Amino acid sequence: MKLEQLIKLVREQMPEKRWQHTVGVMASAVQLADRYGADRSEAELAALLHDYCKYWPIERQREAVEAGGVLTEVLEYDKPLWHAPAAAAVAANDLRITNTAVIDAIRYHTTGREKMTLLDKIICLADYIEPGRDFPDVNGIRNLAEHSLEQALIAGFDSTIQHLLKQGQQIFPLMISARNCLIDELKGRLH
Ligand code: DGI
Ligand code: FE
Ligand code: FE
Repeated sequence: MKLEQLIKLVREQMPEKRWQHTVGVMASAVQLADRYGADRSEAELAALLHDYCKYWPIERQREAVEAGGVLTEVLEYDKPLWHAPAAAAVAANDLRITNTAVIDAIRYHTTGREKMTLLDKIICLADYIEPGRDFPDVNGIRNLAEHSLEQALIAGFDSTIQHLLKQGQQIFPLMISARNCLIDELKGRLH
């Protein structure tokens, strides 16, 4: 499918506000790809599709996660986590996206994972810092993003985890593992 057709399809899945968020994530992802040496068309495609299922009825999201068969553990956790593996499944199975790096970046954009790839990091971070985002820590994360993908992403996870702790909500274990792994990566670089 051509990019223009995909764009039209994505817009039809969500309200205007979420589409504007998607456009912001695409811009930030391309910028980060240029800064950190990733493929900008992969970054753009993953960003375009990352929230594809966000506004789908929750049972439809569940079906997509089950059809994908990967990261199905999210179904035991809070519903805001479901749209990421749902979108990965739909992108691969329905939209026929064959680039597995792009599919993985979509799947792990909310939670991260251990040993995140460059593209995983870019999409997850772009989602935190796109121009439309406005949460208390966002400017600090934007500043960190200018010199360290890992430090910025850790700060992003910290902010999500702190928010979840304050709300008394569960924390999906993979996000903790992702954060631990990024801290190890930074330590490794010092030796
Ligand atoms: O889809 P977006 O709003 O652009 O951003 P996202 O994909 O990062 O999803 C964010 C939502 O998921 C947000 O409401 C917080 C929630 N979330 C993220 N990590 C966790 C989580 N919720 C729980 N319960 N546990 C998590 O680890
Ligand atoms: Fe999302
Ligand atoms: Fe998003």
